Amino acid sequence: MYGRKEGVIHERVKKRKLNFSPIHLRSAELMLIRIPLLNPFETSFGRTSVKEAVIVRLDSGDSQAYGECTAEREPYYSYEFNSMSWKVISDLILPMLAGAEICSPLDFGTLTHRVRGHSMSKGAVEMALWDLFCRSAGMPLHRAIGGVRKRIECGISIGIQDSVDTLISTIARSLDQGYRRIKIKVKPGWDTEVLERVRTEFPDIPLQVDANAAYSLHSIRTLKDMDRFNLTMIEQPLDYDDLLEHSILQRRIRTPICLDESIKGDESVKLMHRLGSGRVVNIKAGRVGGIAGSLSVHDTAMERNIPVWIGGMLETGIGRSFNVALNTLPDVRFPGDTSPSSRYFRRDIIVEPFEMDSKGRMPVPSKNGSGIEVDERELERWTAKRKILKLS
Ligand code: OSB
Ligand code: MG
Repeated sequence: MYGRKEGVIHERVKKRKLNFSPIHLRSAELMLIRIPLLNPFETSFGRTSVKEAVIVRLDSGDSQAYGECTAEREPYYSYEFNSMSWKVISDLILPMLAGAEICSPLDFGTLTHRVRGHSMSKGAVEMALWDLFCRSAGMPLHRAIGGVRKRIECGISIGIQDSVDTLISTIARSLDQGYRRIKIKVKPGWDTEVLERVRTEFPDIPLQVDANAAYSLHSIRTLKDMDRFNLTMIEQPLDYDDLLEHSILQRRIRTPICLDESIKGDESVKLMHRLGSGRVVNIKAGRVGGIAGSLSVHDTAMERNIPVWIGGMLETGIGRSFNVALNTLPDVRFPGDTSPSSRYFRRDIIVEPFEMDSKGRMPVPSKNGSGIEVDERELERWTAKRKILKLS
């Protein structure tokens, strides 16, 4: 999927008028952080209790900027994982930027096109570049990408719980807090029975499920049976790379399929549309190589009248700031997985954590770039490994 078009920018993305002054990078810093999650997060592929991420800091002399790699400790969501991303970023991606005159963040794709795949590793650096250019230009990121709203709607992704009772009380608490839609993780054995209880307790709430590729077409009866729960969508029921079998499934079920893992870029959206593999797209910047990739996916979906929403990877405030900006795009038609900082961490690594009001809305930062200020001391506190690279 990300073969021949590596680094090629969608025409509509180029049409966003981006007037940046060229920059040269002086240095970059990589940090591997491990920060405990307030609650363990369990999906069909595993359980996480510590958020581990590679943080990228870029320095152009005048400005500093941050990006976050959305890979995880193990390659269970995607093939990328942190110790590999560390190597890809430090040994391949950053050296490709060294000495270059970079005229806009869109140059990133051209400069790094020889590296195939590795979207999350690329995305970490690409997002930091957007932050850097926008800070230098005195412009918030959401404005640069053509955002159309000043506040976003928050949803919550609730992991697999130890008991259905715990799940029910977690949903009740989330609704009290204001979340505008509930997503629950499912897997074989934690699906229709659980949904039956959830729908009995909460007959009308906006509800969707995410299987993280845990089913096959052999389970078509279970998947079809989910139609009776009036779900907004079912996310990635089948294999992580699949489009063909999803198209077979979508013809057999009424619930709209939303693709997450299978969407690697705008090519996947075109195929999904042509094959009928789903009706909704989850955009995660890391999974599609960063902001430019997200804009390509967004624009390609919008041209085909396919709604999108913004997913999440339990990011710290750094990665979250890019998700918040993407949530302002016009084709975002559902609350996504962008929740406030307090859902994940006792204390986020940014000075002003992301907060949600009692109606489930979050203001979009109006400051330049990604709009956050990193809390250097908190970042330092969770840093397990560090590397500085000279780039000029
Ligand atoms: O599939 O959306 C997913 C977290 C890690 C890996 C994959 C997924 C998720 C989430 C969490 O659902 C969303 C969030 O709160 O960031
Ligand atoms: Mg998902």
